[in-house]
Amino acid sequence: MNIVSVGLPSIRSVGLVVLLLTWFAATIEADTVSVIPRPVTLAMKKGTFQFKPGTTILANPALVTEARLFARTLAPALGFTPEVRASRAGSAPYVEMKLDPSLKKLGDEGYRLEVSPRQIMLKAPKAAGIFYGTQTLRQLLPIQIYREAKMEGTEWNVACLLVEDSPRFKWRGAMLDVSRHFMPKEFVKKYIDLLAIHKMNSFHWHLTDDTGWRIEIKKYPKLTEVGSWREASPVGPIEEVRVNQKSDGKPHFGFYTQEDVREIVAYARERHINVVPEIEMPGHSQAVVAAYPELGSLGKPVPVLFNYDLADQLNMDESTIHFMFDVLSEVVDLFPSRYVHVGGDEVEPKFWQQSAGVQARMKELGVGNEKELQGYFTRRLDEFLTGKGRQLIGWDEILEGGISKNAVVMSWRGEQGGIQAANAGHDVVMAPTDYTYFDYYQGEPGKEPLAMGGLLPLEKVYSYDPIPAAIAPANAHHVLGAQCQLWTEFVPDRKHAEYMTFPRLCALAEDVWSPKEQKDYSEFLQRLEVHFKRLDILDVNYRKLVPDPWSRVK
Ligand code: TNX
Repeated sequence: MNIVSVGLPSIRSVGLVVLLLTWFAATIEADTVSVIPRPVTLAMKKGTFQFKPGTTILANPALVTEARLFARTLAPALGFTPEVRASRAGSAPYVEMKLDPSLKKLGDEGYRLEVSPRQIMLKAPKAAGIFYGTQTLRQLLPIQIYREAKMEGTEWNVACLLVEDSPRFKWRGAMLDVSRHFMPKEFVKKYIDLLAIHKMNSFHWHLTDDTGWRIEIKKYPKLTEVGSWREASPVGPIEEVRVNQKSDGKPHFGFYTQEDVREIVAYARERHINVVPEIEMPGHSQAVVAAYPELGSLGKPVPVLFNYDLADQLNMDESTIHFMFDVLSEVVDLFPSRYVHVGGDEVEPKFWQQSAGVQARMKELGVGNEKELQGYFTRRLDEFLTGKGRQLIGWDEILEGGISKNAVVMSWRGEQGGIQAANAGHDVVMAPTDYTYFDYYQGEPGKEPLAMGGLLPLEKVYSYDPIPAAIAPANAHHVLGAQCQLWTEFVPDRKHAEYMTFPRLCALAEDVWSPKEQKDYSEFLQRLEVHFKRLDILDVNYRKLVPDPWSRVK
């Protein structure tokens, strides 16, 4: 079985009638079968199922959350809320959701969706699969189903078909940096919704950095009182700001209360998304030092970073380590995630070299250099998190100081860290700059808003295979998956965040969900044309496809 590939209108068709008919048929077809990420198998059948008042959703108690959420999401456009029931009443066509252990081969997140004229049968071994089945079903309905208001006169037809589908990877992620620029809670929820639509299941929330601490920690209120506020933001390319110190002169602030965090975690959970918190340490920690100067290496007051003149990072005193344990205790209480991210990237040896206190501490611990000191710290964090029943994850620099087998490595400086880690038996998440850095340009720099640098066009994202050839086949299972990162130094608001994220996230979603052999960029672009209409309805400020030699989009 194979997916039905949908053709867009052919401009070569001769004769107006033929042209119009072709266009009409293609539009209907395209609107009904254009699913992103592409399902493993999709076979069309004859006929249609129609949602109309009286259509019910049959679900047993284990699936009530998925069924109700599905009914709620369809309700505004349909103009009625399909009733969720435990047993059938009447003879109207219905949707049935069922856990089916015999479908175990589809894994924890797979599903089987069969649409017939009088019944839609959605089965999966686990609730997550049912959720993904509902996302596919939404994409099979006319695109207007994404509207917030009743669409009079639309026939809510779904073409009869059979889909069997399951993801290639179990970590399908996206990272959002809310430190460089704070993103309001409402946007975080919208972002989570957009991840769910693309069957992504991991939201990596980069909550702290030099430029701002964005999560309330009850024991240390100054982290947000002082650390969530900075006097301004830099303007222009980094190198120029270093010289001219140009800033917007506007204070920037914001943080999430613990109540906000609970709300977002619950919101994500309902959508089968795990929220991985990241608390950066021991580098990228100037906001902590601004709030609690005794935690710094250099013993001088520093501001929350508002330019690119990095001034300090954590020292490695025992009391500092315990401070971070206290922070992590509250984090662990807020986030059910098995994985807790502790950063670990870009630690500046110079701050530790210039600090008599840190040098004395190194002697006391018997560590020979700064990398080993970081290794010592990472192992302490690992022990702490493991004791709490969690697993440490960090950027690939953590490999250099020596880590336990249990620690998970996020490979960002290319694929090398991931290859080395997987071959050494660590689980890894691939996040290499070359393929997954959404703060890089997606087209010719002069024609795009200012970005970090680099060039990552859509086609390159689509070409990404998270399993590099250099990982021995026996270790390939250590690659949990991949994720994109949106660092927000140059991304001040939600519109810009959406511009950088879409449509590249649609491509990444396919890299981590769909079978590698089935990926076909030009066919993806055809589905994307339809998908853009959904993103329009959802008010997503995606980047349009423009023919430009940089991105090689035709
Ligand atoms: C490197 S990726 C960083 C971030 C920056 C990013 C900009 C990583 C672990 N560290 O702090 O925002 O480059 O592309």
